[in-house]
Amino acid sequence: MTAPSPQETAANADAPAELTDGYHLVVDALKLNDVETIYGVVGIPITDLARLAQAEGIRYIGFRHESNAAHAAAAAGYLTKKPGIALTVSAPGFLNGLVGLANATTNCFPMVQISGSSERHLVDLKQGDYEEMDQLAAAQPFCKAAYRISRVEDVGRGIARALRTAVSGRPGGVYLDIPAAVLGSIMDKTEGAKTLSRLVDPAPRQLPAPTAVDRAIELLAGAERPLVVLGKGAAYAQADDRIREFVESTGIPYVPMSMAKGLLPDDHPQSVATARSLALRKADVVMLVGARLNWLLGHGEAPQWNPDAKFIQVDIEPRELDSNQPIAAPLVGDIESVLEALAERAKPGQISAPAAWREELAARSAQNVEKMAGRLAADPHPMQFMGALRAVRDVLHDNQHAYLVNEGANALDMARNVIDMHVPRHRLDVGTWGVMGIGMGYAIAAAVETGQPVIAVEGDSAFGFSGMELETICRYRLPVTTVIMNNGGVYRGNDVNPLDDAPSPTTLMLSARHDLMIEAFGGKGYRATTPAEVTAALTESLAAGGPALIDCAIDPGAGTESGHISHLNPKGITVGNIVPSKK
Ligand SMILES: Cc1ncc(C[n+]2csc(CCOP(=O)(O)OP(=O)(O)O)c2C)c(N)n1
Repeated sequence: MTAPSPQETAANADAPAELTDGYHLVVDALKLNDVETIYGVVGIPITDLARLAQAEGIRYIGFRHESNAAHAAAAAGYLTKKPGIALTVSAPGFLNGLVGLANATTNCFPMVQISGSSERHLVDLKQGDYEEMDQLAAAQPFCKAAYRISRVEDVGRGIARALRTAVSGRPGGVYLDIPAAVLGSIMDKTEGAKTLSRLVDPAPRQLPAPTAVDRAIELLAGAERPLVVLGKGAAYAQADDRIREFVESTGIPYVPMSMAKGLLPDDHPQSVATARSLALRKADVVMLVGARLNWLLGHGEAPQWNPDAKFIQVDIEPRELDSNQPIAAPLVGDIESVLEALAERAKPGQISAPAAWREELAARSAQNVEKMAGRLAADPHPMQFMGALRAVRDVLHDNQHAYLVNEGANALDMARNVIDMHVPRHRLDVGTWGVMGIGMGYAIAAAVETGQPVIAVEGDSAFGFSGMELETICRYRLPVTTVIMNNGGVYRGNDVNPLDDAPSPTTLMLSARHDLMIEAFGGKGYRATTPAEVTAALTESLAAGGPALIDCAIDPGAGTESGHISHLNPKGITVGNIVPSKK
């Protein structure tokens, strides 16, 4: 190689250096790490970031409210095992996104909320900048980690760190603050490119210790009434074959938590979802796979659980262990590695489920299924939840590739019991917090990430939290059918205000025609008053493959307060007996 001549060196020095800036470096860093989609709402200072991302080939899905965009990013993370990205503007937009970020962290879904923020020197001296807020400090309690990029040369490092933190170990939400000044900072393009990096092995496997595996095997081998509980962590792990192999080779009965439905098909002979209470009450060794002993499992307490039950817990996060009950055999590692190690180290036939236990559960299941069949077959008028949900169940049975999103109280609890799932990770619901408002965000993400049809079964109150995203669904022509259980209220629609004729706190408009809302945006609306009409409308909308909404007229007296969790309402002296005060 010959050295450049003095003339050439002089000419290069005169040539204008190629430049880059914070906007470009953010987009380049995301692309370098295979980010394909951003869910967001634009405004100062990130509008050009969204434009540039789109121009560079990243799909940008523009929402009507940041909460829904953040929920969508969380669902994308759950479905793909890659961090979903939410993009928000400073202060109010940032705050709107926090519900989704916190919910993702609670549910252990990997996502990164990238937010623009105002000028640091003005924020820090509280000089009253446009949308002034110390967002880093505000985000901290709601996420797995919060970072700020303060220099343009740290963009690559900041993005890498946020993505790594979100997806490795126990996944969760990460906040990444990018002040406006950083986005606008200019630097040499070649030097800028050198600051970017691609993550190597973003979520490394974590192998359990052999002694821990042997301890668990010993416990399972000695069990008389073993039980496996599959949580949404098991669904997230995408270790579907391993899980099926473990369950089927041992013959142990299992209970799926709601988002683990379909991990093995719900009609699997070892599923004891329909004998859940008995299974929990009597199991002597319980193996929790990606499931936590939180409120959703009654904290593992008697009398819901056998007080002498021994727990085995498979979790990637050691701090989860013993959080509620002593864990006799902790199996810390990623689910795939743990199940692989169990299969390797157990002797053939060492773990099994005694026939008497399987038969006891099967008999209880058969009884419960028969009771349920009676309720499902009834066809009262006005339509009840059961009738409408039976129709959804049957259509989904013939369209097993479709995703189901589900929120509400009764609309959630009953759909969970009535609608069978057949395929892993095809049911997305309110999750650990029971949060309303995930509906349209999750539905949009499921449609965008998978290209498959989505059915969102929504309580009428639940739908209202994200209903404006119908416009987003229509704008992107997504194959989402929203099915609203319209009983005119939060829980029920027949509550009465004892004092005067103002609506009661739980009352919504029974006469609301949600089907007309979607028509305003060019989607297809249906009104259904019988299960047969629900079937016809849903079949037609899935075949059409576009945005649709079915407003199901449900008996306003149908449903119970808080669905299946009425007992969590605190009971003061007025319980069921609120007396109107005299005017
Ligand atoms: C963000 C949020 N706000 C409020 C609640 C309290 N909440 C629980 S269920 C529910 C709505 C229940 O009514 P609906 O969606 O109509 O369902 P239904 O019981 O009628 O099926 C509400 C508001 C919540 N869980 N999350």
